[in-house]
Amino acid sequence: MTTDIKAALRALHIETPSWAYGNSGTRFKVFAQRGVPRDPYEKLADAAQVHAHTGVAPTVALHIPWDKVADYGHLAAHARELGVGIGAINSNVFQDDAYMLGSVTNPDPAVRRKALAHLLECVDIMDATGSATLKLWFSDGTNYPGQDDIRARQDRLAEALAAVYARLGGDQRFLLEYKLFEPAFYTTDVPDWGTAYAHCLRLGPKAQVVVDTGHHAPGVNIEFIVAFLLREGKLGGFDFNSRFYADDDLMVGAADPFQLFRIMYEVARGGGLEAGVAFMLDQCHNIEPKIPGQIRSVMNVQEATAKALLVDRDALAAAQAGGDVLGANAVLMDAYNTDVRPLLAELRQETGLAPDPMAAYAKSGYFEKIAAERIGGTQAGWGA
Ligand code: RM4
Ligand code: MN
Repeated sequence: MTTDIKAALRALHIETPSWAYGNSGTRFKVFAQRGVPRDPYEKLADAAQVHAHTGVAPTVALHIPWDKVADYGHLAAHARELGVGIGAINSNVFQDDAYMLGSVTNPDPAVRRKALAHLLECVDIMDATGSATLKLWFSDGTNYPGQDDIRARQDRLAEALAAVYARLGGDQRFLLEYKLFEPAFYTTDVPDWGTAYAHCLRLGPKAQVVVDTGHHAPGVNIEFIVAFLLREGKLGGFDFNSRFYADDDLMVGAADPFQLFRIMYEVARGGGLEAGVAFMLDQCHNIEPKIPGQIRSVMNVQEATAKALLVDRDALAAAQAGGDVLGANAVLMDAYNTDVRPLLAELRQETGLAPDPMAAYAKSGYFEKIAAERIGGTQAGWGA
């Protein structure tokens, strides 16, 4: 049993986002931190530290144009030298002045063409870096009733998605991300999993839904969405983070570790650990140090997954079949209440890693090194 669990935990890969290593904040203030990367190359170096200490974060997601470089093949080769690879390419059609009324759903065809050209450029970057995944998030929507035609915007969205889909190579896919609100406050063009699912279903197998755990209304049962999408073969991946209120982008597993466990249980139950689901982090470390923030997040996902794998499936199935409500619930809670930290420490030691990645990173001297070396230049951040 433990051998299977360990094998599954070894196979679990968590992708860290390049933007988590840059400065971030709220609309009120960005607090700059010492040692923050000045360019995508330095972001990859920081991400490589997370992988070096956890052993389970071998890929890094890029965000374009925040991670724009002259030669993407060179950037990918640099990543490989650092021991990591390029993961999902995230498009950005939400920060250009032209997008005030939307990007691919904008009423102006010229703006729509500009947005689509960016999305296609992201596929070129996938080709150059060897990335197999494009992540699409649209901030498109409206603020006032009557502002634009809700149906026409869906037509424009479908048209853009079809054009991107047609451009994908055989081993490439796109993940469509939904979000309830913000920055649009009245309608959002991809507000929920149902909308994302319907668009992806029409297009075919290379279009899947990505679940950002911070993008739902309070109280929404995310594990149900996960179970449903996985059952339909449409769960492409996660943007993990946690929230107390809205899209807080706090460390995954910090606000509600029990929810993360329930999600990972449905992933494991539905075969999602073997189905090419991308486990990505989408977080900002506004006040905590960034590399340790990522290490802690990776560990939180590992812990939730270990607990999910500990669920005694036979006992659970028997209790469910017998209508034993309390018994079934107890099986799940037993797993959740197990302290899996010793198991994970053992697993790390078996693969030559220190048992405690947080302590190992702190002792490594890496932070002191980057804080001393990265003087001058412009620190990376949103809009970089
Ligand atoms: C959005 C969405 C995207 C992420 C940006 C930074 O809310 O979650 O996935 O790329 O934020
Ligand atoms: Mn996201």
